[in-house]
Amino acid sequence: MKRYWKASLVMLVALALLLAACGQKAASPTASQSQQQAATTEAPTAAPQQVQPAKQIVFYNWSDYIDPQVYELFEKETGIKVVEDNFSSNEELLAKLQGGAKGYALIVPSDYTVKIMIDQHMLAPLDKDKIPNLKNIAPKFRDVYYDPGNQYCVPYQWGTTGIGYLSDQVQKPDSWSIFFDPDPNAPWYGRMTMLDDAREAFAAALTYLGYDINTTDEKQLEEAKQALIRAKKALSGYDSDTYEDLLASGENLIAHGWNGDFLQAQEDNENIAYTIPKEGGVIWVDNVCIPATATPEQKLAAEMFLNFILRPDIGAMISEYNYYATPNQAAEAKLDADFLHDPAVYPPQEVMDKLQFIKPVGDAEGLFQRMWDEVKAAP
Ligand code: N2P
Repeated sequence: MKRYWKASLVMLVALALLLAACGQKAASPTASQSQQQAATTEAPTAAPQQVQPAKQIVFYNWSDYIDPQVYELFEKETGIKVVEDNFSSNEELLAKLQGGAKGYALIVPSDYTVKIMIDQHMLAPLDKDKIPNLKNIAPKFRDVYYDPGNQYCVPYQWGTTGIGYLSDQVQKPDSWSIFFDPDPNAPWYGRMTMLDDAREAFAAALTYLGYDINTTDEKQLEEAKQALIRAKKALSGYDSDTYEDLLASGENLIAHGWNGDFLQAQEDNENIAYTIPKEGGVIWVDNVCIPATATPEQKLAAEMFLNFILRPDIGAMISEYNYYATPNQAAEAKLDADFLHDPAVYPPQEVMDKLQFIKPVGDAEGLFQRMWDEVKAAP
């Protein structure tokens, strides 16, 4: 008994020493850079039991979605290094976390996936005291159905899903029929891609057919599946990460994808254009959230990062890089008028009226997945 008591006392002391040492080196969450420098030479003032931010966190993000300079600036200011890992669809992100992946401090699910994750207790509630810049979020992004009052996530960027094309070689595609009723003699036959994304691919096919993109009617889904199989013959592949580059290089002529990705690629090829077909398209809001599996240290560092990206200058920097619209109204005020008036970023009302949000479909999620597997397996 006594021996154990002694051993735990030794461990307790060791732990206290370790925490004190951490407190000496790590930045306090609100410390400015100069305070931090002082902290490395002065005796620690933080109580040993106080959580210190992790020195390095992993951000699980969509590809090409943040200016790498943001990481550099954040590290300079806080000493915290952000390492990025990428996923290509909400379903991939969800499956990864459900499969038990740990170590991610930040993730970027879209609206409907936030709802699924909250319902499955996969997210950690935000400590809003650590994120005062939440006040910069525009009111309409605060009370969203999937996370009322931003209890779990910070709205990151919003955008649409439509069609990108090379305007010097292809006439503006005005209908999703370009994919679902493909002309084998057209120059783009075999030079098109669709997103490697079950819900997005079905949304395109269901929109073409005039159905609700969140239908769970098996007959409608079966029809959409057949349309996707027809389209498949005209595709060079499914791609959610490099499709815009394949247009820029001229390898492909048409792609199903997200507006900002095409606008980014205009920097490499000015002939890239973006359109939402007459039947409509998808609108979405992506959000940065903290998985429930994050340690207190990772969570604190993640909240410091969230507060940082919500700064008006950093928010503007992010939109200038990825060409997506920002839910941050203080950042928006810093963006160029050209950007704010670009209909590919801010669709006019008559286009907005034709956009639908992907919503959670409960048990039918499995149905979408099974049918998507069948599309993928089709010749
Ligand atoms: C960025 C992808 C945007 C995310 N490459 C679509 N939800």
